[in-house]
Amino acid sequence: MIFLETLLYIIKDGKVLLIRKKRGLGSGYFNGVGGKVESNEDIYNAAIRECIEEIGVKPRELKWMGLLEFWNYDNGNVESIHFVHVFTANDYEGELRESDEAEPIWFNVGEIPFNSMWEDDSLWLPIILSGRRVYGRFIFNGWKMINHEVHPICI
Ligand code: 6OG
Repeated sequence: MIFLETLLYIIKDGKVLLIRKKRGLGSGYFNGVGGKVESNEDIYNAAIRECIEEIGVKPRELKWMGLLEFWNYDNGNVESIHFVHVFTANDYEGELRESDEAEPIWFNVGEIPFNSMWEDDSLWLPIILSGRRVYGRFIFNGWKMINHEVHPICI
């Protein structure tokens, strides 16, 4: 099964807005806001919708920052493949609020809690936070990372 998903990081005043995910894939971890792209929308609109749903604010001026592939195997069979488009935004409209899915929390850009995040994040998120675009492919078995490659994108 292939999933098309989004991840968005709002970066403002030297801080990055993460969520503590309360349910679904990766619950308990800090992550960007995001989720699955729906059939009637493009990846930009999906990223905006997910942000409004999860933390109540509309991100301004989305910038496409990369593509991550997460291949999750279970005993040699591929169980799910996630194509995740990553965006940044430098501002938002509205008031932050917690939802059933997510609690928004600001972190200093130099103090990202990688120990409480998906294993892959420390390999690519610093590149994006430094303003460069990235492609990454991460292979998991039972959601434990067994292989990875990360490449900067030349634009
Ligand atoms: P829902 O299940 O909430 O969408 N996602 C990942 N994010 C990171 N940082 N690392 C991973 O490594 C991820 N796998 C999936 C994409 C899932 C959300 O979680 C992200 C979506 O924003 C394996 O619909």
